Amino acid sequence: MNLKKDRTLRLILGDQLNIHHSWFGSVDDAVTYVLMEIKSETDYATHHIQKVAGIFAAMRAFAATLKELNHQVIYLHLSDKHNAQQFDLNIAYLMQQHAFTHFEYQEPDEYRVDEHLKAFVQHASFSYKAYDSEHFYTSRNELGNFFKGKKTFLLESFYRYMRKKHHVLMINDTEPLHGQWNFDHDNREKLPKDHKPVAPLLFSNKVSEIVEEIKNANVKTIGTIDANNFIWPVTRKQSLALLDFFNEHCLSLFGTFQDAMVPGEWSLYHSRLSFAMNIKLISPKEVIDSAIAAYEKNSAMIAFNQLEGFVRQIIGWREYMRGIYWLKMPEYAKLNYFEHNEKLPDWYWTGKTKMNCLKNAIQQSLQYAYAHHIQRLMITGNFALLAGVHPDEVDAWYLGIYIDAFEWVEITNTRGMSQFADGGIVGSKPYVSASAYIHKMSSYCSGCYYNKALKTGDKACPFNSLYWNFYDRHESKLAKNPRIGMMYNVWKRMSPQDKADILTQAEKYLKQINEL
Ligand code: FAD
Ligand code: DLZ
Ligand code: SF4
Repeated sequence: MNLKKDRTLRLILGDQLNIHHSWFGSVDDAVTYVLMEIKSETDYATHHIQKVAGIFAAMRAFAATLKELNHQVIYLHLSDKHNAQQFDLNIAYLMQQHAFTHFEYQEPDEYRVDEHLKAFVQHASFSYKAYDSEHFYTSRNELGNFFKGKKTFLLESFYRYMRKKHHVLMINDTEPLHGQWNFDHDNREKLPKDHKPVAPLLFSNKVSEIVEEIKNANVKTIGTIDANNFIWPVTRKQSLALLDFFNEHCLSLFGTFQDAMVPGEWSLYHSRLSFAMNIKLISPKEVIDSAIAAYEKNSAMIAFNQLEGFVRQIIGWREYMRGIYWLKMPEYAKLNYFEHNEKLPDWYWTGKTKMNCLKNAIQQSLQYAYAHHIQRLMITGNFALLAGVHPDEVDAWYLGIYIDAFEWVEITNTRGMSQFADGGIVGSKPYVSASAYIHKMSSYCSGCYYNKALKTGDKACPFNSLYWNFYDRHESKLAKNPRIGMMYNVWKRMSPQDKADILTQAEKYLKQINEL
């Protein structure tokens, strides 16, 4: 019998700040936790400064909480002498230095880090164990098993399966509450001119020392930050406050204005909980349970369609994207269905474009490290797809700029839903639009240099000619798609001269894309 107890080192990644993980249920003298700020993570993409500072601030606060609970913690700062800036090298050093005999980690959400840690432990001289992160509703393989043998991966069927399995918004085991699974047709209005949305709850975290350290370590970042008033939640307490705020002030209009876009209004009725959830300060289950509780307490104010729309994003889309990621990686990261090869226009990094919709969405992203779903999908994503940008370039931008960007949810949304580079795994058709949709959902067009009504000429809205150019270029890949065929009928009915003029206009815009 081995009476000598293992001395264990447990790794906590920057997006594994789940204090309710079973690891932390009891204090054990033989266990030490390690969190590390490292260059492999700050440099795999050019991140927004708010993303790096936010993750570091949350990691530091989490380490402090663990210490308060009497856990033993090692915390590596970027500039620490023995920081080798990689997980494997740091762990190997600490194992030896502190004579640990056993290593444990929670399965990373990102394929790259998962492979890195698996390769490391397989060749290590000590014993190890990998744990579930105890955050998601689904296991990594659950979606794959659910769709086994199927050619398509319909979100709607997965969503219904999740609702039934977890008994969320159900009358009984099979029937949805209020007789319908999806209430989307009641949602998605433009924001009326005289409607002032609720002011967002912002925090005032001090992160100036962290920002200084990031700069001193020469980490390349984008975007701006108010380091004395850092607005994002970095603790569980702040995350819960944001959740309460959402339930009280936003949920009642969440679905109604989910797709609306207005210059100057960056958060509208969105929850802005993605960062807190993705770094696991709060769990999807507690977000959903608390939204349902708010609805039950106040169903006079909160209509069911608002709640159902919100629940679907989390128990549906969020789990679905993670499932697709683990089913399709690593091949997914190479998919380029349209064989697009262009570079991302320079102004994606500055917001300096005359196109008002893109200017607003990009400048807002640089200022807050946030844009809501439709800004990401139908403004920046839409344009990148119409412009034929290589999905690698698009992925790199999305992975860097948003505070909530982690590959498992970023790549499936970007390469999949937004760029259709997966040829239809995630979406059944490409999300492209001309100016009509943007005008329908936003008030960007009225303040724009370009004219939304024109397809050709110097002031023609670029979305209009690029839209038809996209369909024309990809006819062989799209014409048979039953959801798109109609657009080809419209295109075919245009006169040859009109078509030629539109394509010439698109070509001109594509050539001078950095000047648009
Ligand atoms: P809300 O509008 O309040 O929605 C509530 C929650 O639902 C979100 O916090 C999020 O957890 C979940 N959710 C909503 N839509 C999706 C979706 N399509 N996929 C997964 N979860 C969803 N989300 C990320 O968390 N990280 C990303 O890196 C990311 N990249 C994206 C890239 C593109 C091109 C697109 C189109 C979408 C991306 N999304 C991403 C999904 C979505 O835009 C964000 O989750 C949402 O905007 C976050 O803001 P919120 O918390 O205010 O969301
Ligand atoms: C995103 C990020 C950044 C910028 N920095 C760190 C870090 O220094 N240390 C760390 O443990 N995690 C960081 N992260 C989050 C990781 O990239 C994330 O844990 C992996 O991608 C797994 O999802
Ligand atoms: Fe965007 Fe075109 Fe509208 Fe300008 S006119 S805001 S470019 S859709």
